[in-house]
Amino acid sequence: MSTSIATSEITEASLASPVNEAVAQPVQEGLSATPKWLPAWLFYDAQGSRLFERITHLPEYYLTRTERAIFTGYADGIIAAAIDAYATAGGTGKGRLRLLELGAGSATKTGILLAAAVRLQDETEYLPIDVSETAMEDACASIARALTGVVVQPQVANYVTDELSIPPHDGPTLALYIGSSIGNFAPHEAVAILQNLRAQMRPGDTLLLGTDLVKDAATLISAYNDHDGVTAAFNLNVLRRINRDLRANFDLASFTHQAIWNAEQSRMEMHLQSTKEQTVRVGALRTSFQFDAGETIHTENSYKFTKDAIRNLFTQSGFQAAHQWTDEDQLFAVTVASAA
Ligand code: AVJ
Repeated sequence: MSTSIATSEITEASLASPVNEAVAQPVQEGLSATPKWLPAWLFYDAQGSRLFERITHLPEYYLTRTERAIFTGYADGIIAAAIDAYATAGGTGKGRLRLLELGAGSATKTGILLAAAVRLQDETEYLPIDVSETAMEDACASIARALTGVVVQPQVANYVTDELSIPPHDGPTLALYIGSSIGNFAPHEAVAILQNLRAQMRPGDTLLLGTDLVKDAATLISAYNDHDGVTAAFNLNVLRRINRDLRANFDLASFTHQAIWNAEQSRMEMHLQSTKEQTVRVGALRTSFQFDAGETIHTENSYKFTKDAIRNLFTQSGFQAAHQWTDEDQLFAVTVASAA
């Protein structure tokens, strides 16, 4: 008995350092603020990543399947647009088009574009860039299994906080930033991310950006508040993660999921609302946080774009839109832009 307690204390102490520090700081800051907030990347522990994967299969969550359908329908045209842009800009490198990806993303969607690139030019280099080494190992393994002719060169880096460093290449590069990942960032942050990428690009290199489009509020709200409650579980999971990583005592049953369309800011917002007045202890922070009945934690923004907003984003970050593809219902847009 006493042995097992001692063991668990040792384990907890040795696990306390690196990952938990990264979680502790934003949780302390966000839960001390008014209104309370948490960064969206906190969703993605192992369980959160599984829940997000389930979200991508929900009937209400049109984003993933719509972007995939655009890739399936237009992959050859997308790859051709990247190669054309290089020629138009007078690129002289003899090498083949290589693909780079910000965020490991869903390897299945990227695979559609890689397959098209391999069809056009039998070998294609693929450089996924992601903070998560394990996510990238999985993505690389499944790409390598599914696609002969793809040479994978992964890079572990945080493209949000750190300056990118992309290896030189004697030919065109197409950078993929897909899945509406850009939507999690405020406009000025989105511009900074694309500027960071642009600084590593040469004339004729291209960016393929996947953006969710502004549409009626009901469609948007149900995409973030599905009938089966998977998105609610995904949102609430952030509290479970904080309980585990920071020895907190959030009672998940006393918080409810909210999905709100903020038309002024053109974004979906997710919040967690406390159903009662309560105090939550976060052991690792030696702090208790007070919640009023009805008080919320803002957990995510998911920006939605008009075609003008996409154009502005490119202009502000040194790109020029070259081609755009959408589905027939104008739900989602895939745009190839060249380094201006
Ligand atoms: C992974 C950021 C694109 O904003 O739609 C899904 C995350 N949040 N349901 C999105 C998410 C709630 C998703 N992104």
